[in-house]
Amino acid sequence: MLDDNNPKPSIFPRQTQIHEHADELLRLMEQHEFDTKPVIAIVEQSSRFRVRVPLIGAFSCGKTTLLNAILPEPLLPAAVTPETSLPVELHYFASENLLHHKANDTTRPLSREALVNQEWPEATPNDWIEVAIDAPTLAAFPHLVLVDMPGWDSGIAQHAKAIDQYLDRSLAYCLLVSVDEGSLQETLHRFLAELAIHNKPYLLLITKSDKKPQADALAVLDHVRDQAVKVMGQAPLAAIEIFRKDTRAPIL
Ligand SMILES: Nc1nc2c(ncn2[C@@H]2O[C@H](COP(=O)(O)OP(=O)(O)O)[C@@H](O)[C@H]2O)c(=O)[nH]1
Ligand SMILES: [Mg+2]
Repeated sequence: MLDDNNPKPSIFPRQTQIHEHADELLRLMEQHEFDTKPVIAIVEQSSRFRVRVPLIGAFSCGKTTLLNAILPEPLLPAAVTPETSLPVELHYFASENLLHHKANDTTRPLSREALVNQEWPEATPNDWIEVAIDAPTLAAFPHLVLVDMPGWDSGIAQHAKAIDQYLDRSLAYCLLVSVDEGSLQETLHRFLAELAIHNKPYLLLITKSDKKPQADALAVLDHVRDQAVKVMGQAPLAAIEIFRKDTRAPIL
């Protein structure tokens, strides 16, 4: 009945409860000739349950680098231009599955090479890429889908996509601002104002902080956090500065 390929529920009590009791409940329902279809639908929905955290930030602020860093080897494509990229949904799965989801509900399998090289001919703007992968870091969070959103610079269209396609399905948004930018840019500012209306939680990451002395990177972090709190009316769930491991020795 339950799909053994799906990660075992471990975090959400309601989901664990459904899975633990489903077989017995269905057996009893069949025995007493109840319609089992609604319960089967709930169990299937529950086994597929995942929450998304879209990564939002300017083109080249370090979204893809961050996600690649948590994989055993880099797999996500580094976009050459903001216009060519599609949202990439990254999550744990026991066996690797790389798919191009077309807006018309069809899917096309991708090779690793096609993924890294962004080979998705005839893609339309509402398509998306799914990267299901057996990465140890992701296995600890089987319900989590991290979404590498296309760059922000193309403005309104990407802004609308992040809201329309992801607002209802997202647990929180992860906002990335690089130390180079130094502050919340106008497009991100507007996006945050929209999140504020929907009362969405958010995380704040200051990327590439190796490019400045740590005190300066922390000053950028404080400044951007203050800006974000003003727009959102709430503090971020977390606010940290990050950098690529090879670019600055961690300060202990
Ligand atoms: N110095 C430094 N460069 C970084 C860091 N993270 C990313 N980069 C570089 O910034 C560029 C854009 O990164 P990318 O992850 O493709 O940005 P994205 O457009 O937000 O996905 C690449 O050349 C990365 O190597 C970092 O922590 N430090
Ligand atoms: Mg990218």
